[in-house]
Amino acid sequence: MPKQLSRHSSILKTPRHGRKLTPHPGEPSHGPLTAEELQLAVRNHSMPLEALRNDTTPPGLHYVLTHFDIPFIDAEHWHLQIGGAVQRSLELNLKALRRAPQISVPVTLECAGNGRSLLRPRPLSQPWQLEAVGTAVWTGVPLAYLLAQAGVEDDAVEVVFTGADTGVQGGVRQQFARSLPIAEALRPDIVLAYRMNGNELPPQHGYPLRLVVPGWYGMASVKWLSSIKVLTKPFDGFQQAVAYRYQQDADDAGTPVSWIKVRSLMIPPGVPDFFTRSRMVPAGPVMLTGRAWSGEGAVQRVEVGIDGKWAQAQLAHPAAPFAWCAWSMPWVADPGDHELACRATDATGATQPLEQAWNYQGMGNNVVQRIKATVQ
Ligand SMILES: Nc1nc2c(c(=O)[nH]1)N[C@H]1C(S)=C(S)[C@@H](COP(=O)(O)O)O[C@H]1N2
Ligand SMILES: [Mo]
Repeated sequence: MPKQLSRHSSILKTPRHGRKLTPHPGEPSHGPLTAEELQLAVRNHSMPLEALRNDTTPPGLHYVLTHFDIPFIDAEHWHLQIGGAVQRSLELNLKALRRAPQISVPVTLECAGNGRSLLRPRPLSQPWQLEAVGTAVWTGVPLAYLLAQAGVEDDAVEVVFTGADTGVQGGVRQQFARSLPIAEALRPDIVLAYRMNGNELPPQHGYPLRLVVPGWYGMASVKWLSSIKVLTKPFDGFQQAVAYRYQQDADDAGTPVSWIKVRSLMIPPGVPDFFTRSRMVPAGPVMLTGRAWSGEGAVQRVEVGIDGKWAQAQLAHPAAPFAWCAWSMPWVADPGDHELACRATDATGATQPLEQAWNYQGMGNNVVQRIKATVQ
């Protein structure tokens, strides 16, 4: 139940800390984009929708989200620490990690805040529209292998991953850190990646090593990894206990954000107008194409809506369980103004909403995309 009055209080109290925390800088806004949002938007870029054409997102086109600064890491002297509730603490340099067993996993990553700027009122944070997504092939050591080497103690409940980047969020000085429940951490497809699409990790994607958690929103995939610690109590760091929660207002403890919700996107057809980005499409047959993905269950259906009339698209198989799949749908475009839309349904039966339910941090918005096209 949204508490009307408390929406105007921006203080979140977390009893475990006994300290006051604000997940977001100020109240959600009905006003124009702020200078702070613009500053975040030019640092953190999304994937141009035309890059949905590629199974694997080409270098530089994958979205980027970095809370603080990209840390400079001297890989020669860098090492990964594994400790906490384990039988043997480990310290591994890049050479040692490269000698360990290797897997390559195609994964679609999406930021949990994708779609945030479309919400009314607009939560003030990175103002994503629809394209905070990308698919890469991540190569590295299975996390489960290293945890087995270290020997996880029986009373372990979570594993916390800490990055080398530092900053202040909600008034709290912190290193970026996120945890996974122990059962998740032992999944065979979670990668400690030192390569992206066959090349060295780029600085902005976590060089020299990052975690990749297939199926979870991006915040779980900690970049610039410096330590892994096995815990016997749940982790209560800022990015776990305060940020990345579905909450109705600042005082609501909310529920944690985890798996990616079902979503589809379409490559806008035709050519854009430079300033408005509305589309001009020549009359006649057009193949509408795009991608769909979900962390909660395999994509089962994509429908394309033309002026509100829905028809089922053709679906291709994804490269891996947590990589997006291609869809296509022929359209005979007749002259006039049209609205194109797409919506996916996954194996849990979840379908993208036509209208998004609002939440305080603007998390997990998977509302259907709508494209205005003028056919000439
Ligand atoms: N150390 C660290 N890891 C991080 C972040 C960060 O700011 N610092 N951002 C997270 C978020 S919110 C997302 S969506 C993904 C983005 O990964 P990408 O920039 O490689 O696309 O990284 C996650 N890992
Ligand atoms: Mo994110």
